[in-house]
Amino acid sequence: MASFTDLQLEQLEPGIWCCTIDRPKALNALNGTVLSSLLEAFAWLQQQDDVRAVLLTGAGEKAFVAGADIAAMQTMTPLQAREFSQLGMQVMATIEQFPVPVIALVNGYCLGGGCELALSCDFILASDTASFGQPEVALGIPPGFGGTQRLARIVGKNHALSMILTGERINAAEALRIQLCNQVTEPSQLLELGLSYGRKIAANSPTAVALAKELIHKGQNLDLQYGCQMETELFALSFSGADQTEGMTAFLKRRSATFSLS
Ligand code: CO8
Repeated sequence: MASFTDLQLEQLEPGIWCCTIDRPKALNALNGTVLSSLLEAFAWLQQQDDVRAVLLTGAGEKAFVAGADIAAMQTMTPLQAREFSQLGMQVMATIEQFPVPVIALVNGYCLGGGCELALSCDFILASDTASFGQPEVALGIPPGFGGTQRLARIVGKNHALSMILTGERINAAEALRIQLCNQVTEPSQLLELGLSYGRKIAANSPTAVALAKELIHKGQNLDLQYGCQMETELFALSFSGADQTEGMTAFLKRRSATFSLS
């Protein structure tokens, strides 16, 4: 267990950690303090030697994250808004580039900066009470933590335009239909669903998982030819580590592979 301001980190099982944004009175809205805590928490996790999967969620039953903190933003100058956007972007990039899968457990409102935070995770699991939206335009601003870019890449331009320009919220079933989230379950089952994904990931080679995550994320911004070249290079690199030997030897000897973090 490690505590940061308005954020908790807890090891739930060997290799599986849960990061909880803990500002339930403000529906876990992201202010500068929470964003800095997220950066500190992921830097701290990177120093630990047993991290195979991270679940990211919000405290309380009502919200994952209801957006960037509107009270904190109301009087910002353009320069301050730029710095705030850059801080948010840094958090999203840190999660996207984290060498371990990060799974968003969306347990309620997932709006604005909260939706952008979920989009930076590797996949999204949602309770059937969750709702997603990018309501920024109703506040006189466009999204500022990467929503116009990541949402369009994940659900396609048409759904992204519809969500961002209307500002309307969509429920979990619709989020699943447009592939904004990967799976929906009852609220009481959400953590167990996250753990079941975490356990499957934790049983695999951490090196191979990290390389595959990197390839998929980087490949989104490359053309097919360069993406495939990069895959060849990282595929070859995986043969220099112990996990490839262990994984293939275990298969051929008909036993389970045991991977340790190098
Ligand atoms: N910021 C600050 N406080 C919030 C936020 C928020 N985003 N959302 C909720 N809260 C607070 C409320 O002010 C309220 O506080 P208090 O009890 O002190 O009055 C408390 O949380 C509970 O909220 P409500 O009473 O409003 O609860 P309801 O159940 O009535 O409504 C909603 C829940 C529908 C989620 C409603 O709170 C809401 O609409 N929230 C705002 C949603 C929103 O617009 N989010 C987008 C914000 S903008 C953004 O995220 C931009 C990201 C990029 C920024 C880049 C900057 C440069």
